[in-house]
Amino acid sequence: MTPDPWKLLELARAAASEAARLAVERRPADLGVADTKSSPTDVVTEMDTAAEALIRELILEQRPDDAFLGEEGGADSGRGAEMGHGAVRWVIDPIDGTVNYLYDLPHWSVSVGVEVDGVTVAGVVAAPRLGEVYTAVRGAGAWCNDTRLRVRPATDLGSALVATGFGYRAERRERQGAIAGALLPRVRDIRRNGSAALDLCAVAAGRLDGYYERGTHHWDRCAGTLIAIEAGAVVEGFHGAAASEQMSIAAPHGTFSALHDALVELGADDDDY
Ligand code: LIP
Repeated sequence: MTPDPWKLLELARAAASEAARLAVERRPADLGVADTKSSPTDVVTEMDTAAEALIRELILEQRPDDAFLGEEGGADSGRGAEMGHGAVRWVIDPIDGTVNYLYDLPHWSVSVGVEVDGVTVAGVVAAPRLGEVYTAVRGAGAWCNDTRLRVRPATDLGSALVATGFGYRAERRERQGAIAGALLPRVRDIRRNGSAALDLCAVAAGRLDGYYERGTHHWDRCAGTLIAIEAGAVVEGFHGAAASEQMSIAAPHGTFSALHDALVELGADDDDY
């Protein structure tokens, strides 16, 4: 039986909100790096791990057969897949913007996306230090708290405020920096906020004209992509591909093609970085 997306949204919101509360209230004053991943600056804190464990626990209490994909806990197929149609998977980034969280900068979020049979049907991005909870249900719209979200009107590239992010490997950062530097004179300005989920939500809220990034993971993008699409954005990769680790571009329809084509012109669609 296909689960009700609104009930999935409420469970996602409750779990994300509790994890956000934990991350704020239990953040040690002397928070340090518990582990690193792709490079010495790709960090994990004890709170990333604790927040994801809490989210999984709260969801499993109500939905013990579901599957999970989490940044810290990895993939768990659950038992729902055996039931075939209506299989639910929870896609979790417990703290998106971990470096901001480590430095006690406020721009970070808890992201929980919910897929049914592989399609994202609901998403929550909770930003507790900003006092904002972004939500969306597929086909029913996107919100920030109680405010319905709509992207900015399309704009020419020269008037566009564009966000991006950078990977952790020096070789990739060198190419990403060169692309961003070449794009800079072509746009209004560039922002590097540090949370893909919140960058996607900012496009949805009309606070950015566009966002692009190479190297994000499914858990960074899952909930924020639905929120941006439900607010009227196009969220895709290059040349009609789906958004992926290779590239994720989010912008209103008219702005999207201008940003996409500029990135292609700058070689951002090369696969060698
Ligand atoms: C972060 C992304 C961000 C990217 C950072 C980092 P994390 O995710 O949301 O867009 O630029 O390098 O990958 O690792 O904080 O969950």
